[in-house]
Amino acid sequence: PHIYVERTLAVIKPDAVHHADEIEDIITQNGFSVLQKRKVQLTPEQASELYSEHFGKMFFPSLITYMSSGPIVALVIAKDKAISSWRELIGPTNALIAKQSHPDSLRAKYGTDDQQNALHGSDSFTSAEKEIRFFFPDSIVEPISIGDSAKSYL
Ligand code: DGI
Repeated sequence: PHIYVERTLAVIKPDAVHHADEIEDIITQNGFSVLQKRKVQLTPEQASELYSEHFGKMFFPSLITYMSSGPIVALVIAKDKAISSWRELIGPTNALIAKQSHPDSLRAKYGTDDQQNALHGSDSFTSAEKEIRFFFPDSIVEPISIGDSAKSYL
């Protein structure tokens, strides 16, 4: 038997990398399995590719400078409804708003403002697949078999 366990891409951004271990603990405490993890520093070109949907916006240049300013940690995390569940855990885009409306969210806890918001999460199945492939080009896309080996993998 095969089942798909939904996966999403989580990124710990430069402003929160010094809290990476603590954030990873919170991720697993919330029932996610960490399937893959990489610490990388993006070039401005790579950051532009990741955020290409925002090309042309006022904040694009500063977003690219910020995202390439230091190391980030990219994680493939899995859980039932991983995409929406991770988006809910990180909270609203603007960390200032998150601090008001979602004080328990990770952006409220680790973020600063509308740009330095500590964390990223894919917003749809399509972007999750694309973003996972961006950071992990050799990532498994096959269904995971549910058996002893798969349980240990998860
Ligand atoms: O999917 P999200 O990260 O929650 O939000 P998004 O896809 O709309 O924006 C991507 C990132 O771009 C976001 O995490 C931070 C930055 N950003 C979005 N809106 C603004 C912004 N940065 C600035 N400076 N100002 C904005 O209005």
